[in-house]
Amino acid sequence: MTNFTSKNEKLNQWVQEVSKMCTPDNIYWCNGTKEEYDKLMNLMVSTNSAIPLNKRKNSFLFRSTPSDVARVEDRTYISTEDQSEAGPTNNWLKPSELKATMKNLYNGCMKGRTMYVIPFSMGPIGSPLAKIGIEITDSPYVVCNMHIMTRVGTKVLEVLGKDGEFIPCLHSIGAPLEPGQKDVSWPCAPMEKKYISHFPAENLIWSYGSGYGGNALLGKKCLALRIASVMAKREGWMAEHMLILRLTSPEGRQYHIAAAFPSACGKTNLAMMQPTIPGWKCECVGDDISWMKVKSDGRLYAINPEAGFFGVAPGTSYNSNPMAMDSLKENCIFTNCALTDDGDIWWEGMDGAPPKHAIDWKGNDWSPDKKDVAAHANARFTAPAAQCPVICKDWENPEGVPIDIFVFGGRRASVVPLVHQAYNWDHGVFLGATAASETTAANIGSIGNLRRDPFAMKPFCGYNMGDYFQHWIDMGDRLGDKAPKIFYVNWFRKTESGRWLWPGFGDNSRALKWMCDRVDGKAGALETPIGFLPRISDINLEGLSISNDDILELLKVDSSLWKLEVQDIEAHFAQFGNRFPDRLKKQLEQLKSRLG
Ligand code: OXD
Ligand code: MN
Repeated sequence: MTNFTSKNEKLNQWVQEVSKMCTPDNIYWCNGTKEEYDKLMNLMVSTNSAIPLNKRKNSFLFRSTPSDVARVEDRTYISTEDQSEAGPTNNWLKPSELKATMKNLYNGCMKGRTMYVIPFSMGPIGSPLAKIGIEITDSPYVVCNMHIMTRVGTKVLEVLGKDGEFIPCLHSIGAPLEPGQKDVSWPCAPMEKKYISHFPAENLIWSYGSGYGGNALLGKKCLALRIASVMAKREGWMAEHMLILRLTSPEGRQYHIAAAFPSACGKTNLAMMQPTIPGWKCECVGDDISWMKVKSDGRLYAINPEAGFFGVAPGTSYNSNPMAMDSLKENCIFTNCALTDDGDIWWEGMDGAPPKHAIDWKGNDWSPDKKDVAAHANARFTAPAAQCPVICKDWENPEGVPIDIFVFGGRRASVVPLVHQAYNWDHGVFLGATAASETTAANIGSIGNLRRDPFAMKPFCGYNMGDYFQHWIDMGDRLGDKAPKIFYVNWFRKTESGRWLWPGFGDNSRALKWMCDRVDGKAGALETPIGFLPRISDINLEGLSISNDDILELLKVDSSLWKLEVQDIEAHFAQFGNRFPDRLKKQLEQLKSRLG
């Protein structure tokens, strides 16, 4: 039984094909209305998979099964005819092989369930930078999350029209129900049957077996990064794992910054940061993904293709990110957080004392004396972006915002200074290509536990990363003197004894202000082997209680440590073989000779 068909024959045909393969009991086309959202939430409350929260209006808690709690990079594939198209950073299988395996899994996989057809737009509907996707899923949890994270509904089908292009995104939790079989609260398939597959040649996404986050909300990492990165390369634009923010100076000058950091480096916190420098204002355009296009004035304009935040909950507090906390008061979905006795959510790192008793993310009694955490480390909130008190008034501007500054960074206890500026575009691409983060607490001076995560795109680049570096170089050539200036930051420096050297959060505005001043030619800098660094006098430290020694340490370039770093960078670059751009090789040689 189906409630609808579209005017787009290609879409109708695809929906029919999928339904023949997956054999759902019903087909339901989503219209994106509040009534639809409420109806599905009520359905999930009635089946005990959603728990309504007393303390937050129209908000619900979900608990996943312990085997389905995060993106599964091991089970994520870029499937191209030739492995060299996927490159050394992606899992690869030939499309014929992967499709045969997955078709077997998809056969009859929606039995006993409803198949939802979700028309969604990444980017403001009708924006020249937006793309239309259609997600087919058998998970009502996915439908509700997509309502928040993307623009869903009939309007999208109107824009699609009879012959518009769409990106087909097929998702199944992989848990068919036999007649009379009782459902569980978080159905999914075992790990060895999970597949998150991308077929870039067809702009096609097939996901099977997981209901969680980026594995299942296919508009986000799958479409807006992996498939979009390939489209962007083909079509001459950029799809990046970047937050977008607007800084406004006391004089009213606006600067737009796009910044890429690996997971666990405080991206959502920076996107909503409140500057401690008097008179400066920060507004959030997006916290995770940026799509950028060169416009007729020769500048690069960015949109946030998403409509919500899918943020990591633990560690989020009024101290670390008050604007995120204020975004979470109503209309939110919480996944794998703890439930308090008065019907609210809680997670480690939230303000105040922990509750004396709660139900943990696994559904068990919890108290602070328990050794297990109450909320899973990857517990999430799904919140409408429009609820953020500092959402930029232009966040839905279909034309986007002009980018002045790119920032890369990672979590490094040592070696990398607080902030430095690339000498030129190619050097900036080099900084992006060498971006790295520590996965565990670092030994000072050691670079053994580093994960190189170029442009924070290692898990999200849908093609050969060597070609992706070249795409960045090509974009710089096109942008010429209109190209954004490129910087590298490290908020995470520590002393030998493990003390943080930099306060972070709102004080990060001090580094951002230096960048803005550099763009305007107003701030000085020191030429060092690794790039331009601010001198103490170049950076606004008013009102900050930090010792001179600490600042000197934060702005130090230790050539002997950088020589070790260079060895690690050489090994990292070697994996890209003959796809590695000559112009980045030259950057490496230049760095080496500057280090002496
Ligand atoms: C995310 C990630 O979930 O980068 O945004 O892992
Ligand atoms: Mn991300």
